Amino acid sequence: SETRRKLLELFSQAKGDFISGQKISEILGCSRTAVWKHIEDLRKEGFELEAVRRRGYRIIKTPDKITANEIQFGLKTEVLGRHIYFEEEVDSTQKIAHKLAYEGAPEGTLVVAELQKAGRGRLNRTWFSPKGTGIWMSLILRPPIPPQKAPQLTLLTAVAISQAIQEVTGLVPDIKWPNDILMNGKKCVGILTELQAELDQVRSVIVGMGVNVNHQLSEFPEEIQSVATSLAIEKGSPIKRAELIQEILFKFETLYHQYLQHGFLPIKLLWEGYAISIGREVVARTLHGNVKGKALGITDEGVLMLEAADGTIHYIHSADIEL
Ligand code: BTX
Repeated sequence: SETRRKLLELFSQAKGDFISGQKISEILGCSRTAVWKHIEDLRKEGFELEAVRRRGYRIIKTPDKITANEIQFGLKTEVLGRHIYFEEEVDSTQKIAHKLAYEGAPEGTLVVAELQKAGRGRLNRTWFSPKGTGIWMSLILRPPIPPQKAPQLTLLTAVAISQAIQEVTGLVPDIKWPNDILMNGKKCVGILTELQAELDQVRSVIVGMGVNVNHQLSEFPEEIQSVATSLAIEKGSPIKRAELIQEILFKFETLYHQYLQHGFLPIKLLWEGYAISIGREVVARTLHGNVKGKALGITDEGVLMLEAADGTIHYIHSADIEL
């Protein structure tokens, strides 16, 4: 409401200082009781307010909201995130993005939710996506590439998210081929790239991104507590999700332009700067069995090269890597 907007503006101008109830009621043109009711409403929405006799009210903490408005206000991109579908609660943002893409949604359309009841990982694994602490979003792209090149976009996404995390938090993440972003060896980001394609041409790529931002360790299900982490755990303080989303979209757009103009090579170089698996003995768990060997790096196409003990080079297109 208009009153709500004015009240938030007052608090924002006060920059954390107290404002007396008297002054608020004068400026808003309502009774002291009405002011108190507005304050209670703000508390219900997640604002933390302190009330002190004779001094008034002050805001201690604003809620970490990610509505479409919050994301678009201050967004630096031209195309990505210019159409946003925000939902409080969904099964999976991937599912919605697939439907929108099929119906012709333009490139850059973003689906974001506060909570996923059935968040998906690869190979029908589940992705834990609780309310209010993470970024759960799916981006629709329409790159003019053949389907077999689409996995390169997974690597591009990993670079974009890593750069954004570094920019916003100062933390430097590691990328484990192909789609894990780790902090101190624990997963804080998952990427799921899915396609709608003809035989020789992609119609759309749906890039699903899950970022654990403000979770505490105890908030993760027990079975992933030893392998999962959040940015707030690693940094030691909370991070504004809307700001991180904006930065991810900005880095993504820059890399995506480079990719469309110059191909995968410039992305490969940036990717290698974050990669941790390279040069190490790993096991690649593929759908056709396990391959053990030393990770030599990725090809100019983004395919992982493993050198087995007998010197054979294996080209891995898709797998889970164990370090
Ligand atoms: P993945 O198959 O590489 O990883 C899934 C595995 O990761 C799970 O089996 C579990 O062990 C672990 N895991 C599950 N949830 C978490 C979590 N929150 N943090 C760390 N580890 C976890 C990765 O798949 C791809 C995930 C993409 C998620 C996004 S969210 C927005 C979009 N919508 C959707 O349904 N999926 C994508």
